[in-house]
Amino acid sequence: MKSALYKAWLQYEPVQDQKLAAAYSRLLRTVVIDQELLRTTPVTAAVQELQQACESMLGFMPQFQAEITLDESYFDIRIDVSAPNILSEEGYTLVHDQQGGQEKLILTGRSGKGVLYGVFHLLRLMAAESSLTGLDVRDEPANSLRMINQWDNADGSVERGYSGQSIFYANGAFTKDLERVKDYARLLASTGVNAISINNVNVHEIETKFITAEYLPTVAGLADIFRTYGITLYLSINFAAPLHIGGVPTSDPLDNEVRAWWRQTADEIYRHIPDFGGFLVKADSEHRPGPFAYGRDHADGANMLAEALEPYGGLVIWRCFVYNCMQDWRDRSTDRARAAYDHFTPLDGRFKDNVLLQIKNGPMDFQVREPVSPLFGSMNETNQVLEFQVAQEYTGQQRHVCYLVPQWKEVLNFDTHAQGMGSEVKKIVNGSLHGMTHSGIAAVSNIGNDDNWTGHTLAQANLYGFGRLIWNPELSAETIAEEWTRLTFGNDTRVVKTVCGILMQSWPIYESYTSPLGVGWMITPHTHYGPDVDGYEYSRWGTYHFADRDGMGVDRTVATGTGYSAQYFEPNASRYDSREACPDELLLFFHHVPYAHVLQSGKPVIQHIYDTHFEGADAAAGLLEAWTSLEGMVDLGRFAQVTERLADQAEHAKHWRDVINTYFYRKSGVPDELGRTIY
Ligand code: GCV
Repeated sequence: MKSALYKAWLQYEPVQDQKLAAAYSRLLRTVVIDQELLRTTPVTAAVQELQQACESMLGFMPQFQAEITLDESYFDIRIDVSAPNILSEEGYTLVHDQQGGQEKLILTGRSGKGVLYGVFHLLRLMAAESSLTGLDVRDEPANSLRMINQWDNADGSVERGYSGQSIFYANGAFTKDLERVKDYARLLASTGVNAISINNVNVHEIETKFITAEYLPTVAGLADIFRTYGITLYLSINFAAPLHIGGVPTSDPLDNEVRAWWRQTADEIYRHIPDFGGFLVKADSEHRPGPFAYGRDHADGANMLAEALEPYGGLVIWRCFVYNCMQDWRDRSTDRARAAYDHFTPLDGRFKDNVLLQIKNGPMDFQVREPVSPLFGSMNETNQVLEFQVAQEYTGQQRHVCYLVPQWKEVLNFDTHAQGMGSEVKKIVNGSLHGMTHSGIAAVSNIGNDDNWTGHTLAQANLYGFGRLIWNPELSAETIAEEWTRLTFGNDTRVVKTVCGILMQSWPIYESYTSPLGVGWMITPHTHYGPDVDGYEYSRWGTYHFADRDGMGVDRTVATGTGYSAQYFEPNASRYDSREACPDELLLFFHHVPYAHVLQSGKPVIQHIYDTHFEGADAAAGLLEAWTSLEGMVDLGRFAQVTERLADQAEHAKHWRDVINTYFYRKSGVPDELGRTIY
């Protein structure tokens, strides 16, 4: 029996409203579908889901038949490859039609995937107990590549995983629990995700061999499961594989033997998995091998792999997370924030058509607040994929609640001005601004084998929200929060309001008691959990705050700093470069200012730090209070789980508050205007 924790947002609880239940039952008892279609993927998965949901929500199994026999109401499922009102291959329409006594619900997909997404749409409406009368939906994804990156290792660990061990591997081998993988595929497909890379971008010894005949039959088994749910499988590869496992004396991308090895490897992969998606590559980044060892550049490396995959339509997704992680902290001229742009913009136009550059949302690394990466919009002739992190590496590690959809929306809506006003990131990554061949959005997953998948049950909302947002970036963060809450906890108004309230406040609250004004970091080195203001200050990672007795922040201006601000298009470049115009929340990312510097909010920086930290810790306690007011309204298992996490968060927020406030009080000597306790 699967627990409520495990079922996540696919609870399929019985419909409470009896009138609606009767209306749904009338429509869904008979399903008219072509028998041939019934046997094709991913329609098979859609049908299974519909059966399971009807049984659980309405108490019956629908009848599937090729034709309508009686004058009864029915649900009609079709594929129409040339449906004029559906634009993309993954789109669908869902229409309610009533003529006389006969009612029909008609789902038309352009393909099986459209049918799958249409069924999940219908089930969402039913879980929220929405009426289907007069329904007239036409929907399709805004982004063609909607991808999840697993950072799972063959030994069963998950890099930056906060939800238990891997669901894919244990002790150096692939898991046998394919049921769990299937349930993961269901969860992902229900949000619209259509691609997955199943191993960590840091590829170790065993995973290097996933692309060989020894492992491919097993990998193919996973590809089968994901395919059933419309999800294409990718692998992260080791750039030095020819040298390590290929018997080739080099991995030089311009070496003929190396190129031939990758071509043969591609042939072998596609023999096992004819629709294999391609490679995800972390190269010349944090000590991973790459083309630099041979005096070659990223374009040489990516194009070599692209050439091998090209005959099969495979893609190379090449990550731009490239910077000097051996920096001397005394060296003030090197700026990690500049690195990706400096490495990749000179290569614009050199990448093959089946290469996509994957760019993290910010120039540093998934901080609670950082500006949008200036790479977006800076490469007119290069396919680009945006990378988010659903895993909360720097945002509380699924021990603190931090609903990230509002942050992601800010990124997608950021106007780069690459081609004048209206050049938002969402138009770059959906391919429309530069007319790119391939594009989309990927994210690092936050799941593991914990019963509830995500450690913190409320962190399920981030995985759900990621899929829904990249399907349709116009959805509001509130809408997504409400959808998730209804699917997960039901439709009681108080529950919905309270849970949505917690989610919507959580990112600002987390930001308020951690590192201030966009400066980032100040976390414990390596674990990245909990405060350690100077933890990274005298280290090689390029992540500094430069606090002294007078002030703090990183000078990234053109006149006196690293010149990073000039990587943006105007007017963003000037806005960030100016101390006065720079938005408060990013001030310390771009400027080194005295503690007395008055923010646009009217507060001096030091007082802002004190105030936000006191208020933030109080607000964290308020989240616990709000949640516990739902006692008796949420099942015991989930109530207890969330209560425990929120109680820990409230305590830990106080720790953050006191460490940060004390540090800056001792550095600056400036007392809190309100005389609150600082140690
Ligand atoms: C997969 C950060 C993380 C690393 C991660 C890396 C990356 O540095 O701390 O664990 O490695 O980003 O995105 O490649």
